[in-house]
Amino acid sequence: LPIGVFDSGVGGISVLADLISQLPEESYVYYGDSGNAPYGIKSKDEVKKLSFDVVEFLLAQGIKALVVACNTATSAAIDELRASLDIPVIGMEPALKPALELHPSGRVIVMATPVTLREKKFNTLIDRFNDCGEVIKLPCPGLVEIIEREGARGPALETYLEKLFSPFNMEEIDAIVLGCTHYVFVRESIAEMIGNHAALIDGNGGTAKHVRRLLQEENLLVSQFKDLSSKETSVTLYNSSQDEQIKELGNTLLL
Ligand code: DGN
Repeated sequence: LPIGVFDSGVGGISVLADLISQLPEESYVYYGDSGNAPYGIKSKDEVKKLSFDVVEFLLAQGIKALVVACNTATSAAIDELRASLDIPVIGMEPALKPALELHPSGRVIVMATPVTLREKKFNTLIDRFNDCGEVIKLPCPGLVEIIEREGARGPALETYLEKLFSPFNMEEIDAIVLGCTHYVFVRESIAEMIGNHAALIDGNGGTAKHVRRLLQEENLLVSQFKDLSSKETSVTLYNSSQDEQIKELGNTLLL
């Protein structure tokens, strides 16, 4: 059976890419809910409802594990999803831990959606690092929409990032956490905008590693049964949007 992966749109494709590179012998079904994006400015209950709808679709395809490749949906729905599904469920977490391990007394900016930053899950995470450096929450409403429209580069993105970072003296910032899976696609634009001062850290690699560990523990890895090293990865992409351009963007981002 394939691994089901979902996001509010094309952002989770950045996680899918890490999964494919760590577990190429697996099959994947990806669902981007671009028709309902962005999740990040909706209420927690709305995000929960949308997440459950998507998961119902993925379960109907037959999946052996679920990766919630969206920080926003993870904050809003992961506990309920785990409680109601009998397959492994893996979520995202803004990569604050690796950022503070790298700069234990540094200043770290966490870019994420307003929902992720205000939900209990993230605030409990910050509390664990109370005696570390300074954590600055930087909500980025509107950034997901720009990425869904323009992809990894474009004029609206430039303008948005310029305004976003203008209050900061980047020489005083040690790391920036990309706490939304969409932002991983604009890493280079962010790096250019801040003059490469701070380390840009995302949680995708860590999540993919976690998926591998969990599937191994549950004896669900394809490679545990046969040697499929020459097999091509099978990926099916679904998107709830009617917009052909977004569907095409999904394919382009995966390459
Ligand atoms: N990719 C989603 C995340 O990681 O939070 C974006 C959510 C949204 O739609 N704003």
